[in-house]
Amino acid sequence: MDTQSDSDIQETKEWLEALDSVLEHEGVERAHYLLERLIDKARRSGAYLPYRANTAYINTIPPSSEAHFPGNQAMERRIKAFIRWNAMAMVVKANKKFDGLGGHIASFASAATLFEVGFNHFFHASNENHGGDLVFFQGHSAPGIYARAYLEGRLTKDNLHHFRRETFNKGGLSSYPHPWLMPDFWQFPTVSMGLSSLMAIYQARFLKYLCNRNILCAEERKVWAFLGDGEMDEPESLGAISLAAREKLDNLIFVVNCNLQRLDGPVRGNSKIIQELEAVFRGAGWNVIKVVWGSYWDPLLARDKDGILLRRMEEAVDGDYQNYQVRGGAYTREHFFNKYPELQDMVANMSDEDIWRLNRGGHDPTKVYAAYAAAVKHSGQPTVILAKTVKGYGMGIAGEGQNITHQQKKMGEEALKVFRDRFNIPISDDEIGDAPFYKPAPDSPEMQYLHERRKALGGYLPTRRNKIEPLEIPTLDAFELLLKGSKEREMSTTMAFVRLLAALTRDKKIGRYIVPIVPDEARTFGMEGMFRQLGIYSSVGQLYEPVDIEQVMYYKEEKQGQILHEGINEAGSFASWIAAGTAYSNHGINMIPFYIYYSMFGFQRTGDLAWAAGDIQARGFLIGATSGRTTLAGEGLQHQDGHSHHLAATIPNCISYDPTFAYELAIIIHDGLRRMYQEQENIFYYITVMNENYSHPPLPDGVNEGILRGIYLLQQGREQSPKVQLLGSGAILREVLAAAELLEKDFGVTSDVWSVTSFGELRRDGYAVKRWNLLHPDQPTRECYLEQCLKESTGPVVAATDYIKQHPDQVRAFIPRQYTVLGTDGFGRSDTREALRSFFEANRYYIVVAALQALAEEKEISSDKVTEAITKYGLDPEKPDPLKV
Ligand SMILES: Cc1ncc(C[n+]2csc(CCOP(=O)(O)OP(=O)(O)O)c2C)c(N)n1
Ligand SMILES: [Mg+2]
Repeated sequence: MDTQSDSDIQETKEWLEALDSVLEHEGVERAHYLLERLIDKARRSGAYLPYRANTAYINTIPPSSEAHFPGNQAMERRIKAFIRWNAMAMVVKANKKFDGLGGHIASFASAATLFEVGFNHFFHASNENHGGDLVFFQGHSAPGIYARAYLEGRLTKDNLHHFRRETFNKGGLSSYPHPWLMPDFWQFPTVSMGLSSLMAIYQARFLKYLCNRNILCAEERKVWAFLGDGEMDEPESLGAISLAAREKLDNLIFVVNCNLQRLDGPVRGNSKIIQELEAVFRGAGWNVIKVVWGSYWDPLLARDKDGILLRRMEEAVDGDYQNYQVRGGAYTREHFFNKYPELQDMVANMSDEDIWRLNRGGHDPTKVYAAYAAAVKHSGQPTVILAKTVKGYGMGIAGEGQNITHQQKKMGEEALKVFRDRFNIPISDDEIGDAPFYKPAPDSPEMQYLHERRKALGGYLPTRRNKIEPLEIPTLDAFELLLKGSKEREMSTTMAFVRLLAALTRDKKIGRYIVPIVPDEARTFGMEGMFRQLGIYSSVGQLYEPVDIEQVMYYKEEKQGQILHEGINEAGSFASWIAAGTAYSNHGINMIPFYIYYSMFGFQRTGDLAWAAGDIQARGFLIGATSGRTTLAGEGLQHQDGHSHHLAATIPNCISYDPTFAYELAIIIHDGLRRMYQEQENIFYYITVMNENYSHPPLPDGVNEGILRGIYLLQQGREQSPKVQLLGSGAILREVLAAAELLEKDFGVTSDVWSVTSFGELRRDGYAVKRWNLLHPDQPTRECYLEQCLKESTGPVVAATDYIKQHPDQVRAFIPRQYTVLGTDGFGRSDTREALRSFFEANRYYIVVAALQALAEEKEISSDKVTEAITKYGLDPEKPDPLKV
């Protein structure tokens, strides 16, 4: 507050005294009420009062309101010192032995108190009395979490020696939290900045959803997310905070470690990150608790009756604060306090050392404790704690507060000694060069205290659960509707999928565990029928009468609603899907999420979440609707997806399929249910569906295995020559079938038509077999599934899909014959399906020409036939290349 512009000091004083009196006699709530009334009155009288979302740059909780710290401070400080030492030693050792292994010292050094207060007093482990808190640990603070687990006896010295060397060392520790690599330990992959915040918000919301749906109520559980101040610049970090407030997620606590630095330098050198974040979170409706100053400042602030210290605190920018930390007490006196004579006097009796000891809130356990205690008690809002700390705290000359500190992985002997002395680690000068790990004796008071605290909180964490009771999956008959064919009735695979989903939700055993998730596209996919049938989840029910109440399929929001409608928010939907897909691990219940979205806005837009889903081992189905470059007529370049399958294939445990017929879809989803929820395989599914209507044949005999493995013979041609093998998938398979007819009718060429449900799975199988052959030269060569399928057949092979040519190209190594691929390389554009398929040269006519060309090359027919086809079908040889226009 700018006190210099006060035009009537006496009047101000009277008002402030009046307020003081209310605060003293009637309490904060009354004071708040009166202030709000005054502001309201002024606004109603026409005054323009600009909104200020900031409070003063001091702790939100005044010393008089701080919850009492119940722990033994000296003991906790010693335990924390050992953890600090071991975390640092882990990184230093790793890089000493293997230059370039990396790791971070400075981040945990700044966050140690934030974590330790949590471990000693707040984080509940999962046990029979408590579901367990869900803690998203800042990724690159992992060494600190390992160091604590070492003291707790959950990790050994050998584990620590293998930090960042996991490949051939059982028990090696992953660089960052990766459940895939340490499946009994880490729960949440957090190191891709921004995803933690998003995933934590949707995790907290999913807990509320489970409770409102009477599946599982765990109101005692909190979701904690430890985030960096630099990380808050990621759009994902802030992108969902309004949802958290709207949903009143009082089970959610963010702790932002505001060490004022990111990797390269200051986060906000020219202003203050804490104030900026406060305004953003307060504006969004969060409970904001600032922990700016440590206890050493309390006496000074208490004496600051005229607010001059506060003014100085607000004037200084983060770049200045970084300097004060790095340059020490004398510098701080000169540049911070000496600016105003009153402040100069205030610290006149303090030594430079005393000034340097003036601590930041995030390093003061009593302040951190008070903030956490207030946060866990707060109801009706999520809480964010903005804690000011020092990056590289304790690293001294090796990097405390320096711009290079983030990357600092080595510490020389001198620096190690300083670190040791600062934290009183009992390691002698003789040993220190090696940075040995330190662990006190099991019967030492520190170790007893550490275990006792964890015992009081129910055990140790993080720990991750891998297996639970399997679900009973319905038999395939449940999908009979899709297996028996649609006869003359035309429908899309999207429609078939919606029917299947509806059938699943009605299943007695698993129906209630299905979680349909949609961004704002349910109507696009014909899912509006589900609004009424399942209800759209709303934590407050429906407070209004929907405009379409008269209709059967009205927009029904309800507290027990099953559908998670996330609005136009693919990243949020994905995070919701991850929360549901990991319910087996985090909550011990198998939830079955189906996230249905525009396929173009999937892997391409939210691919990093998909990668995280692989790491976290989410189980469930991603349904890429309106997929393919040419099925989605009209929508054009930014909507038409010709590569999502390619992106899906990059995730090792993502199984992808591109089915054409309803029965294929049914077989695939049924097997997915079996594998994920019965066998508990750590995989997830990406399945594309289309919006093109056609009739669906019944399930042929004997093709189930082929559908699942990626290819089966759909239509066998006569045994004669010339013959070709035609492969097709998804939207283009029907063009392939049409091409087979044309080849026969116009050119007397017969063909076998293969439905390829998954080029990706065929490729994986192919390379697995190839690898086996490579390593077993002394044994009979094995054939992959694709080779087995094609070996009896004759003629060149032609494949066409609605995806880029790379997609069918990925199995080339397993087709030891001539292999031609057609695809949809290039930018999409709006037009009819027919025009698009012609434009991309992936329609029946081009398939015929490609087949004839292949036969001509093999001298099975004359090349005149190819020219004849081009003319006959009116193809323009001079047409521009679709990749270039
Ligand atoms: C999406 C993403 N971009 C970049 C990085 C690389 N990176 C790791 S830590 C870091 C700096 C983090 O700064 P901050 O969030 O302030 O955390 P601090 O270490 O200061 O606690 C960066 C850029 C990453 N992990 N993820
Ligand atoms: Mg930072």
